[in-house]
Amino acid sequence: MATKNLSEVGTGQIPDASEMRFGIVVADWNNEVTGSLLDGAVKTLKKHGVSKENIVVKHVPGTFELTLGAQFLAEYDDLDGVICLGCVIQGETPHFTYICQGVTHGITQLNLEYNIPFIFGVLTTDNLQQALDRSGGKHGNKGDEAAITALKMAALQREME
Ligand code: DLZ
Repeated sequence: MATKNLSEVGTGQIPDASEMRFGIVVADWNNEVTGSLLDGAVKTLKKHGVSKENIVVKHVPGTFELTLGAQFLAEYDDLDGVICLGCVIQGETPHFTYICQGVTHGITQLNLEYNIPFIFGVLTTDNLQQALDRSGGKHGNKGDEAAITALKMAALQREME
């Protein structure tokens, strides 16, 4: 069966993360959605042992700003990973495409330039309902999945060191 939820694959491999420190950068645009993604990510990190003090949350205006916000976090703090959370909803103009392209490219670049994982927790949906369904609704919470991915990638990096 196709994988639909990153929280359900290989969860047995998630190590104790009590020594880990993560940054979360969250876009305020569509904040009813991104606020729920943030809640899910924080809850999941804590569930796996990350202390409140080791979760650094920073807000940026929109998804386009996630890349620079994430770079600031990586430059100014000593982190095991950065989770980027945003929500881009299709509108009447091509703005959606440009924002999605910009942030996808930006986060990819950060992954290659820094030796820590930057996780792509950005919803790109046709409408608000699809976004609500994926931020604590009937399709789960992609913030949880972003946190699980961060934990796994940080553990992989530690294993390789
Ligand atoms: C301008 C804009 C639009 C139209 N739509 C969204 C969106 O759906 N989701 C989102 O996170 N941000 C949106 N923005 C704001 C841009 O991300 C960015 O903040 C501005 O273009 C300023 O750089």
